[in-house]
Amino acid sequence: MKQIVRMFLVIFIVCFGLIYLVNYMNKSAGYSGDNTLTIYNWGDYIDPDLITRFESETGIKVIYQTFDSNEAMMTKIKQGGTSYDISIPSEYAIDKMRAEGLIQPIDHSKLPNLQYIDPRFLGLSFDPNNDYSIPYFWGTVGIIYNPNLVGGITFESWDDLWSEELSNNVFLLDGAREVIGMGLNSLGYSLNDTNEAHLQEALKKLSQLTPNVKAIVGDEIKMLMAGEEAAAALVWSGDASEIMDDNEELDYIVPNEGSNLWFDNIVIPSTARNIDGAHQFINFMLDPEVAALNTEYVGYSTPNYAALELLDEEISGDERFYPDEELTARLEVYKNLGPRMLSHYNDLFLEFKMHRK
Ligand code: N2P
Repeated sequence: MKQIVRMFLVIFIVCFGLIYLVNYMNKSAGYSGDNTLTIYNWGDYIDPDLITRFESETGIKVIYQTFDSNEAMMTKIKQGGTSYDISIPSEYAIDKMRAEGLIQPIDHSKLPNLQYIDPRFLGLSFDPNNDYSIPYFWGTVGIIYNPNLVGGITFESWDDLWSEELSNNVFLLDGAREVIGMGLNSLGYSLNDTNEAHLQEALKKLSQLTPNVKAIVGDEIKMLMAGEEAAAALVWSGDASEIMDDNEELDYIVPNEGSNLWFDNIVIPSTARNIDGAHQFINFMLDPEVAALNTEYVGYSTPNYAALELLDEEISGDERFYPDEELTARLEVYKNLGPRMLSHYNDLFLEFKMHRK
């Protein structure tokens, strides 16, 4: 009996020692969570110089990873393999993540720069008191086209993408809500529609677009469109603005039938280890000069009114990216349709993609 007790004691001491050693090694490698900040952001969605500047101003080392859809990001955060300190979901995903306990409250007293956010972007329905999320960028979904390659089509409607002249000449951004939403909008339905008959109708309509679809692509859509690899594309507004910086021939419109108005906000996942660092990062990104530099680099629309004042009139006065009230009235924000309906949208999108092959 004594021998067994002694054996357990030895095993206990060895295990305890190993845990202590691993912790010690992690700490000396800077992975204690004290001195690193793990950021999970959309691709091409921050000026890399600002990360370097944040690191040198705070002494915090940033570990940076990217995602290409809200769905992929939520799955990864839910799996919990990596403890992200910061992420930047869109509105419907924020609502979903809050409902699932995946994000934690943000302490506004640590964000003096929050005063620079235009009140129009605060208190929105997905987070009425901004308890869990702080505005980062916003924008629309629309069509970018190259007037020299579209055979005289003057883009006004989603249906223009279905024109015979555009055979194998259209790129689509790789997003379930965006593509299904376009199908629904083109039929006059809401992009939050949950009526199965309408969704099937949208899928059928999208399958008729197949001959025109050259590819469904991620961030490389910018390089491809600027390089004139297709005549038109379904894009997010900020990507359009960046493409147009590289190739001034192109133009961007939001179709008459309506489209999506989206908001991407910064959140702190529940599994975060460096909560103080996360607040420092949010406050840093809210600084007007930092936000202006980021807006210039990324091309998306800033919710920071003080940053907007620092930007060139050419950017801040461009109604294609800072739409007026009349256009905004035609736009709809994605709702959190609940886990079952959201995964149904994903399945429909997959079905559309399979149909192309
Ligand atoms: C940036 C993607 C922006 C996401 N590459 C729009 N919600």
